Amino acid sequence: MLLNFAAGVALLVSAAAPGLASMCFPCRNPYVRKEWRSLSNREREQYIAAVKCLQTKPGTAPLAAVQSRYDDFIATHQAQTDFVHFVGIFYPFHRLLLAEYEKALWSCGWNRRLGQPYWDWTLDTATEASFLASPVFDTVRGFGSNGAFIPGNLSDIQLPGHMGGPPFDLPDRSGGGCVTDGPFAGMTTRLGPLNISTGTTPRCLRRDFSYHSLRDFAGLDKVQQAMNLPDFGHFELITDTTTFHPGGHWAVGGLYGTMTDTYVSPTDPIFWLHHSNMDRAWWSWQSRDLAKREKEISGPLIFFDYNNDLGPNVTLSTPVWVGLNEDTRVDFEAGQLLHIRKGPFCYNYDHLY
Ligand SMILES: [Cu+2]
Repeated sequence: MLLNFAAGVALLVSAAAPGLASMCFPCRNPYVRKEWRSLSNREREQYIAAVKCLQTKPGTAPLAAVQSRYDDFIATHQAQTDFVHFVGIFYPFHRLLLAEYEKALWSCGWNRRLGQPYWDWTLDTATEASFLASPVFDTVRGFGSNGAFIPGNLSDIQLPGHMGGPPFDLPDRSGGGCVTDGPFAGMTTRLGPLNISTGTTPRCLRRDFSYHSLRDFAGLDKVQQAMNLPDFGHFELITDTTTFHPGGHWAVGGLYGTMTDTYVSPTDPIFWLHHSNMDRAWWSWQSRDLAKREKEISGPLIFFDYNNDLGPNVTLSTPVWVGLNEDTRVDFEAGQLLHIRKGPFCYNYDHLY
């Protein structure tokens, strides 16, 4: 029995990426990712405290704008944005990024039995009032609410930090200013806008709520549509580019908010709840035919090259990595990141779509 176990471990270790053997033991005791409102008040407070702890710990990435451990995660996302969005490794990259962020949260006191909580957008699409009242935006045990209203539209996008956002106006946008309530009131960032990492453009965290973006792109109808898609290529294309991925970003970021800046959107702590639900949606889709879908990946290698005019599709061996220096960098192949209880992962969701 013991011998068999040891042999199994040796096999797994030899199959893993170099230097990562310790992360690839069999998953025996998965932790659970829960919806934000399923956490107790105490857990919500602990989670927020862990995020704030990360924002005070020293960072490791060798960039002028990186001032905290939290910034490391913004920076690695920013540096890789053009290679990990609107491509086949969009989902595996963000799965890995979330898992690394989760470990950092644990080192800051977050509960090791609970992973990165998620924001199930479909619970907040009924009315604008219910969206605004979402526990995610609670000003005591949530992430705070909207910024003050700043007039403007797509042809008037000169606010610092704006990156272009949606290619159309969001007429219902209701904010645009700095976040002034909740635990992250007054939060500042030096990373960005866009791919600027010199630290010369300190800015506030901005929100610009757009309820219709959530209702129209991230409601249960769009989730169910995604669950019925026949293959990973269509699932990736539709959800990454047109439905709930942009829907969640624009609902919080609108035209002028930080969540709309593709490069530095992880600056907004809500990013991690949004992407946890993205990962949950992917896993929900994978679980419908897991034997096939734990090995399934496709989609372009090059940014938005969905017709393969510029290059091939990704494969199971396409590299996926996170971290900007040797101490924190982790390297995998896409095929190692397709199952949430294999390879470097060992977690569950409390509910699936
Ligand atoms: Cu991203």
